[in-house]
Amino acid sequence: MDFSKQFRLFPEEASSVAGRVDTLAIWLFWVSAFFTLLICVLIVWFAIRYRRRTENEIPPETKSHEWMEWSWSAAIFVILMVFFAWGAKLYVVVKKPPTHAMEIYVVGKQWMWKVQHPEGQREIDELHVPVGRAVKLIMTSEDVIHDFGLPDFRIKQDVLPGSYSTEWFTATKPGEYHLFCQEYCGTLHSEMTGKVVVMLPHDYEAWLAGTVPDVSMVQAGAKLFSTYGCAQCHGQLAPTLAGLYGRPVQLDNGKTVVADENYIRESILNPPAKLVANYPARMPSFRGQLSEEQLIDLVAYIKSLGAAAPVTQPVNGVAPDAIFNQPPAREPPPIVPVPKGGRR
Ligand SMILES: [Cu+2]
Repeated sequence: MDFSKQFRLFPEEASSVAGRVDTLAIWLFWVSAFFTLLICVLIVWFAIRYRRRTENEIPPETKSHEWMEWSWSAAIFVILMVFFAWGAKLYVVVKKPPTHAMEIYVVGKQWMWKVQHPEGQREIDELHVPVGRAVKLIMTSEDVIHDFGLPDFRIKQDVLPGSYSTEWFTATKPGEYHLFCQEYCGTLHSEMTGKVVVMLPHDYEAWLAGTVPDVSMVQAGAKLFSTYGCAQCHGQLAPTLAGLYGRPVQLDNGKTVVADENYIRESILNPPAKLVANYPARMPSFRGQLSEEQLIDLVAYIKSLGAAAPVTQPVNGVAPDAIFNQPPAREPPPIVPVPKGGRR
């Protein structure tokens, strides 16, 4: 038996970010351990050294050492800022999927993971991926909050009912890795486990080819699109969906949103929530009519309708680079003159 594997302290480092996450965690641990130890030693030392020696002892007046207080405050500030910058930089890397990542959809429910590949392959509690390729997971839940946790990849992300959340990884070693639900989700939460199978590219291709589904996600979505009569309005009476994905959309309330998966989902289930400018609110809600799997098929289909044209023009007065996460446009509050002689 290989004891180094059985009793190792850390899970395997099997993703492109795992080593960086570990380095930060280990530095945080040792710096915290150093200061914890230092403070413990000083407490004991001072307690002995400055103890009261006689019943009536009155301690001498102490002066403050300002330079000392300033310098340890400054030193600790600098150390914490280094960790802040380091952590923030890594956080952005871990949370921002590369644009070329392959997309796989995940639906969590009590108590299983349902995985769907764009080509149409479906899996339960298993996820097959190729080694060395960025994989972006687009995830939602049918019931309560779950969490798609991959300890060997050092990533985890809550999976929420009612919206899509994403996480991404590039697996660096072929093999099988644990998948855990990492958010308590009811009686059988502890059994909501699975595995990620990381394969060499040609093995992955063979696996895909060996499990050929009837239809791809886009084809399934296209079928739903025609079954529900979406094409009767979209394109003429309602906004065209071609090239919609990833593009900023001007809304009738003057705001702008980027048409991501969550926007498309919300517009299907609750159309009046974000009305496109110059179009009346006539689309019915499809809430309750579509399963989560059907919704992700529809979203995949709408995403396939032409790639988004790059944004080069300012939209709604906002520069293209700042189009993401812009704060809502607001009028500055009116300035009310205060009469001389004080407030009313
Ligand atoms: Cu769960």
